[in-house]
Amino acid sequence: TTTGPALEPANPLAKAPVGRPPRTVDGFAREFLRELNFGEGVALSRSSQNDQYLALARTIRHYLMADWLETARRRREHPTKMVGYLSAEYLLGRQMGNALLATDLGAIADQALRSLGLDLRTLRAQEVEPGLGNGGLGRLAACFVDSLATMDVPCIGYGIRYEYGIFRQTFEGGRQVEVPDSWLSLGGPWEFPHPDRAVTVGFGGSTETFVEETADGSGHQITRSRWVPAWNVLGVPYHYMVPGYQNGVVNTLRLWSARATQAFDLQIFNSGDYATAVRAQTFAENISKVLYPEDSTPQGRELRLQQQYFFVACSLKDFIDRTLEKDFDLHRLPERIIFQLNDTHPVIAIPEMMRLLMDEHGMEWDEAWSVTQRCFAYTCHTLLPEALEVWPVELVGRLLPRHLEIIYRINEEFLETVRETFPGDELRVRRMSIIQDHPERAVRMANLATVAGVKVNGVAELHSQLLRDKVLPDFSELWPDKFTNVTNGVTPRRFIRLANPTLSQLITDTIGVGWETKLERLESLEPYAEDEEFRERFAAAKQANKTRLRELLAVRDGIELPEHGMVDVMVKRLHEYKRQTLKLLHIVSLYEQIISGKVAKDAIVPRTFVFGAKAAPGYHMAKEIIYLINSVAATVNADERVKGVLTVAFPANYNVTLANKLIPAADLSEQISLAGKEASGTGNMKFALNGALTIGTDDGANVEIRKLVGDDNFFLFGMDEPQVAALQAKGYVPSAVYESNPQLRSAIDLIASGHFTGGDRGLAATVVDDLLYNDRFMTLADFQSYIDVQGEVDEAYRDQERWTRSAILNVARSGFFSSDRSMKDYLRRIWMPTHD
Ligand code: T68
Repeated sequence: TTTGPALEPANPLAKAPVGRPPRTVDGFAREFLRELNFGEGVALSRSSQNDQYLALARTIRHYLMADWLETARRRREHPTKMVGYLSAEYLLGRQMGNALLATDLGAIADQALRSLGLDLRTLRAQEVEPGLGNGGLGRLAACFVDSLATMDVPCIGYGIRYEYGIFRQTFEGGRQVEVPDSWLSLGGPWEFPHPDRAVTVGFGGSTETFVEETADGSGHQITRSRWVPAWNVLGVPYHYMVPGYQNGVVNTLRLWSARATQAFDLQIFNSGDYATAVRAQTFAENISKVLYPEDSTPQGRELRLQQQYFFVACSLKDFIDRTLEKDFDLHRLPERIIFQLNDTHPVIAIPEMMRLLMDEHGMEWDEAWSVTQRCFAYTCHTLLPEALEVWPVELVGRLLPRHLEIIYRINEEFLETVRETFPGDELRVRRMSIIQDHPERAVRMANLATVAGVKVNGVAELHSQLLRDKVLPDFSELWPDKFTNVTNGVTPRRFIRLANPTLSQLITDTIGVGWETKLERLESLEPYAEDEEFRERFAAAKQANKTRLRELLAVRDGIELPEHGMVDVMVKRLHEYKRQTLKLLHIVSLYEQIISGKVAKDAIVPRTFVFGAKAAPGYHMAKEIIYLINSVAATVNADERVKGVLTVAFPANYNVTLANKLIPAADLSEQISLAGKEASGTGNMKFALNGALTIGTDDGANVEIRKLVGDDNFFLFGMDEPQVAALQAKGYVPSAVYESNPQLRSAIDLIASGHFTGGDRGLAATVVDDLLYNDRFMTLADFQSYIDVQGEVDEAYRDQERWTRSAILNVARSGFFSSDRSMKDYLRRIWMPTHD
């Protein structure tokens, strides 16, 4: 019903490729007015800014359209192996700037709008960013699809079109308050809905077995199983363009939205029960209603499993039934697709693939398993054991009974292999089983992904090593070759070119064009670290970015920043392992030393500390930490004794848009997680590429950043992972650290005294007590080292020439962290290994 017969139209116009609008100022202005008049149905003189924004977005879209259709046609006519990126999150950020950059239409659009009395920057600021992700994992997916388009790799990004993305954070009395993010309420000009191509997805019900003769005509009979779902929903695809960087390629991001099926509706409508019918609709549509605002602490929520199965079922069906040519022999499926599983969220795709191949396409178990095993690869993004997803057997059985049967059988055959390889080692069998027995019977999604996937990768060298040694050691012993590393990367288009036009211009002026897609070329900047004129321009670019940030925060948040001094930034999700409290202890300690007269005000380098962080709404400790940061900020900023020396800014609602303003203005990047806990980090890469120096632990990709930029240009502190493990084994007593360190004691005592919380000791107690009596992430153990190295940071900053030299070397030596390089690694190590 969806693709009609091949058309043989008489009109030759039908054969011509879709037209490209003229790339002239007048042409653009005309195109824009047409959109405003015909698309929005308003005259320029009567139009609102939102009308203008929508018309502008659609105008820019026109310039991508021919490339999009052409890319799709090319891929259909010469089908090759594709990447199906399966991700429950895509943290895309605003689309307009990126589309203008991809099409190189910025200057034309700017002039065209100006000729109509409009301002491009104002219209760009209208866009509400699609925040369809929580943090690093979702942003990584967005960087990867950008790189794949830029490298002309055939890829479909599959995900969920959440009606509400990550919540908008506001502060009330210093406490986080979550506001729904209705990002679509003023229109979604970047999306293309295709309700006619909806896919049906089943849930619940039961399985039944039946006997069938084998296809070989031998008269043998086999018992088969099939699923009879109790209810269905429709998945409506919404297409988004993923333009490559000025290369004529536009890939597709296909996000699914849930709708009630008509059959379901009609049945109830006919029974005359209007209210029930509407409820059914709501029930179905709830599936894609809202992004779970969880980071690393998955909650066993039924709706979340529904979301996972929903988008994965839609995506596999879409690929097999719609993307592959008709009658394609599914035994050869691995020649045409590799599904990359972005963490465990899409792992239910594995039994779904088995079900499709067997129950809907008639394959036998062994054939189906052989195909399935070659179609998936799994990326792990965590080291926290509590973040490894498990789903209660009871829930899986109730929602997806057929899948549970398949998982059981996969597990049975897998455990047989384990027993053969390690006879008599039943403890190992229990550890490796896809089904856990305690504390409740549940499906271990990481085990399932590891058993079925071609490869399992971590996201930075250290992380991949720890994944092998600590998270999945039994699996890496069984299948050492299955494990590999792909260090994360970030797209230089969004995070340098768009975010930092001043630095970008300087780079282009110095080493020429084209570095945006060949980021290793930043190397050629290295000699300029010794060039005084270049250093001055580099420092001036940083200063300009700081000024821009001051102006933004004044307008956006009413925050007053001093004009001078170091900008010290810590932006990331609020999580105990990331240790925002360590940063806070540093600030409080400096403050305490000044107000108590232990340190002269002019003995330290003036600093502006900037935080940006959202806490998961149900994460109590994280929210207490946010409250404490805001309390310290209010107290410090109001205290004349530290004025001009210490300033703390915590703008609300850190997101991709704000990241793009904050990162280019930073002098110092804070990457201070407990060693062995941050899988990679990607913010750390963005800062280094924008010329900030890092103060960081030996963790995640920090390790690789430090190796590349050099010890002299990186401030390392704290325990490394083996030291952490040793201290853990020995028994860590945080209160003993507190007792033995006077500077730490003074800082904690000041917080505990209620100094920052209006005299109320209770308001600081949750955080203080945890530090003293629990401190799971060893904040106190790393305190002194952190303070000492911050002293070195001050000293380095006083020598501005030296600092700028280091900053330049950070940029010059960080080209490795382009997500284009990550994509090459995935291609070589996982997706197309034979190509090399
Ligand atoms: C992050 N993980 C890692 N998880 O913490 C970070 N979790 O070190 C790494 O750089 C990044 O992934 C990319 O590899 C996340 O962002 C989540 O957001 C998340 C979401 C849902 C459930 C669990």
